Amino acid sequence: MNKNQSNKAALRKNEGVSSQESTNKDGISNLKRKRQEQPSVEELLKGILKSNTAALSRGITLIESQNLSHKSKANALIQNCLEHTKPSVRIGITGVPGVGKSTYIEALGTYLTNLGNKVAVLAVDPSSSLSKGSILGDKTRMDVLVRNPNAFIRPSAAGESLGGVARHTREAITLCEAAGYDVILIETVGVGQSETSVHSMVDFFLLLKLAGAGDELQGIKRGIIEMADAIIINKADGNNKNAAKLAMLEFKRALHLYPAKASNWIPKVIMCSALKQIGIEESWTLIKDYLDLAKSELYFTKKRQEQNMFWLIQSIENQLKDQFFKDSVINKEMESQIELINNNKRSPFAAAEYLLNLQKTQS
Ligand SMILES: Nc1nc2c(ncn2[C@@H]2O[C@H](COP(=O)(O)OP(=O)(O)O)[C@@H](O)[C@H]2O)c(=O)[nH]1
Ligand SMILES: [Mg+2]
Repeated sequence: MNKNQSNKAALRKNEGVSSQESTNKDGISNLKRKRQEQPSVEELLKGILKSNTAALSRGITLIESQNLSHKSKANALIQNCLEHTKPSVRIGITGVPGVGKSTYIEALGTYLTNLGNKVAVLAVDPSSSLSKGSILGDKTRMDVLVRNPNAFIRPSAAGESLGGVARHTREAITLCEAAGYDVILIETVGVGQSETSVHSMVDFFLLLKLAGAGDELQGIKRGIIEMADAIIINKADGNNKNAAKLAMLEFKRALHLYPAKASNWIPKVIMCSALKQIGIEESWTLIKDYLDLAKSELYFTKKRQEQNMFWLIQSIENQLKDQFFKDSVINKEMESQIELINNNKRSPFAAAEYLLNLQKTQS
């Protein structure tokens, strides 16, 4: 290297002088060890009950862990947290990607923390592994809330099936409630059955819509409207305001055609601009009206009990299915049964009965 070149180089090495370590090896290995160390259930519980967000995050990670050896620890944590859950309101928020769910959650969440609430945001997004978390889990659009000490935001774990996401979200609710979060907001997109799952874990279900060109009611799954306790026409700002008003009227008319809800609640339609934070207070008033009605008629508790029942049955079904399909004898026998079915030697129903009986005699 000639003199000119060595002056240009950003890093110059002086002959005979050993360069200093730029990192502290001991420090790094200590840090790595600490990260790998799994806190005990007691430590996690203690942290969660103190509303420590790091403990809450680690607790949820434990629940989401696919590692079988973590299962009993996760179950113990959930069990302990159940005994410490505080009263809360669980709100599900759905709508097509881009309708403004994250923006709305950011606005509502900020409004609620200003009122003194602690707000947890969970996401049910089984597609996040495919879309690399671009639909949900985009913490960036909640950049105000994410820095709020009274808010906790947790996207879904990527790469999980809807069943897995739904189960873990429901268990994460328990942890958040034990940590003292009194409003739980659950964001979901219209992918597969995710709305149905979320609907069966929340007290109030909110559908966000956009105003269209007169075709508001087209292309919406009827089931979702039926589940909604409120429809909010979002982006009612700027040039879109009139169209939003028309959409609101149309939805109000359409909702009359749906059967009355068991709660006696009549679903409401309002407009809002999540971006401009208009209509946020109105939407919270509406949710509170619902809660007043549901609590006065004891429907609130009844609905939660029905949901517990739903999840019990759901879990039994899933575990039975798991046991059945993971059984190596069944798997082997299944192939010969399929052959019999395809050769018209046996009906699928008879084959199913045979396989189920085979499992029963095994256990
Ligand atoms: N004009 C307007 N834009 C909005 C409003 N709410 C959200 N947006 C925009 O719509 C886009 C999608 O919003 P986002 O909250 O990520 O939607 P999500 O996919 O449903 O979570 C973003 O560019 C937002 O800034 C609103 O009330 N008015
Ligand atoms: Mg979003």
